[in-house]
Amino acid sequence: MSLDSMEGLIQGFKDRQTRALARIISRLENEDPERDELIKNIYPLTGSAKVIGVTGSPGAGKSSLVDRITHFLRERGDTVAVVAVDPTSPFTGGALLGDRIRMQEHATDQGVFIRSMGTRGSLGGLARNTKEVVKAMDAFGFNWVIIETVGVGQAELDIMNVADTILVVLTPGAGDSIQTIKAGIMEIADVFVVNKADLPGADRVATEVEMMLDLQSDKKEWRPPVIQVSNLQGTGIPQLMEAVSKYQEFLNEKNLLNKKRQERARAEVLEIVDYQWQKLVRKQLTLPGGINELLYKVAHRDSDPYTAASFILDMVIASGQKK
Ligand SMILES: Nc1nc2c(ncn2[C@@H]2O[C@H](COP(=O)(O)OP(=O)(O)OP(=O)(O)O)[C@@H](O)[C@H]2O)c(=O)[nH]1
Ligand SMILES: [Mg+2]
Repeated sequence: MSLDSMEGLIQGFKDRQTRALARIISRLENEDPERDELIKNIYPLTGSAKVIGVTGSPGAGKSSLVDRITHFLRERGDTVAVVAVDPTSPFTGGALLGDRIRMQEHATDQGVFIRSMGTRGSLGGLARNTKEVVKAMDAFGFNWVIIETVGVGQAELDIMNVADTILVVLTPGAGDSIQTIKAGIMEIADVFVVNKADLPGADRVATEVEMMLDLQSDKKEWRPPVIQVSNLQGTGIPQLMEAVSKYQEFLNEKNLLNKKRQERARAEVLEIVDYQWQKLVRKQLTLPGGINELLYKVAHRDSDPYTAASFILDMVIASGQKK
């Protein structure tokens, strides 16, 4: 069946054709009108992949680390999908180029699928799209999905929300003392990776993190382990993946994975409602008269913000009911 029809595309996906996966991902990324239909078909198939998030400062060695992890998992026979989110670089940024080279390296291996996502539209949109792409990779049947993103802002941290296990990558070197790392990023770590352990200062960074954890140890049930890794020398990956497994066991034992997923499902639905709702309101804004006239009145004290807001809500509800 041709992949050009919706039916053919879904069938191709279920038959595990990589081309079908790639095409579906493009449609999800572009907020294609058929996206709802695609998700409807894909969603029931999700939930089996182990989803890892990898975040850290620019140049911390995230991509190199993901590469090492991928090789490690492939040797065990596991399949791996990677989504590299790159909000900072424009279309042909260095990171995307690097990721394209990585893609070629694994091009002949059906067990690896790598996708880069650059910024197009808002960061909020990027976070949404990344979630859908992860769903597609999960539903396709990859054992692992690894998400890589620079941990610089709220939207990037939101992306990490999809992951069950979050690795925060730190490095020794100029100004990278943990005091200078963004606070939000330290708090989301399930496992700390001190990367570039071949460079001087790695021990010091590890000690600093341990000291920070000592200060908060009685507050948390899980103390994130601190693992030193060198992508250059290829050391520390087995220990890192051992720590990841331990964390996953911990989640399962305490039934936390299910809890996390329930909370996430709830948040996601509410987020979509929010998003659709805002879209309806914005659509009203583009119509002549109506809302714009009302906003003008508020500005001129002929109406007040609350009255205007109620009116707008009523209007949007009425327009929704007409459909
Ligand atoms: N010495 C040393 N260098 C490393 C190691 N891992 C990565 N690098 C180097 O660090 C630089 C950045 O590596 P990337 O893997 O591209 O880092 P990244 O965090 O993905 O970078 P962005 O995606 O641009 O934020 C490259 O020059 C790597 O060769 C390591 O273990 N040791
Ligand atoms: Mg990278």
